[in-house]
Amino acid sequence: MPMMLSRRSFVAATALLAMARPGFAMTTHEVQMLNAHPEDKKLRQVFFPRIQVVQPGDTVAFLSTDKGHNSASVRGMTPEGATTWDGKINNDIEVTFDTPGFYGYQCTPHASVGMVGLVIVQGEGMMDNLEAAQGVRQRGKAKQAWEDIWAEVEGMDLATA
Ligand SMILES: [Cu+2]
Repeated sequence: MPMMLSRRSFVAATALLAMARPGFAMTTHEVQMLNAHPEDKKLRQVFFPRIQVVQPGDTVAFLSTDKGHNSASVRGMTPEGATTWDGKINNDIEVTFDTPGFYGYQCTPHASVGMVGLVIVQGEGMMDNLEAAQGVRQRGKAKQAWEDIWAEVEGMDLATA
């Protein structure tokens, strides 16, 4: 008899693996809002790291390390029905992500100079809003920044289920 798992037992096994994953306990990830990239000071006004990959239930803390920045989700760049946010300038903000998918965000005063970032919440259905997020029209230097981000995402090994 061939060694085959039924779909149901495969899903159960996957869930068990997920629970056994060391980082399963909901994690808080930090993203700093900076006037200059820590490894390349010529890059001004950045989120660091610019791409954050998390699991459902995880929290991202956007930290006002340097002043004058905020984190706000970009209209059209969050999964349907998922959480959106709009942090105040100079304030830390914590966002908890439950729905898998791609969450684009920006610094409101610096979006046009390319201060944008992406949170990827892994899991089933995560690819559903990718095209919509990529299709959002961007202005100024945000356009190039998003092209760079999407190119980087393409090279990532993401667990899509
Ligand atoms: Cu900013």
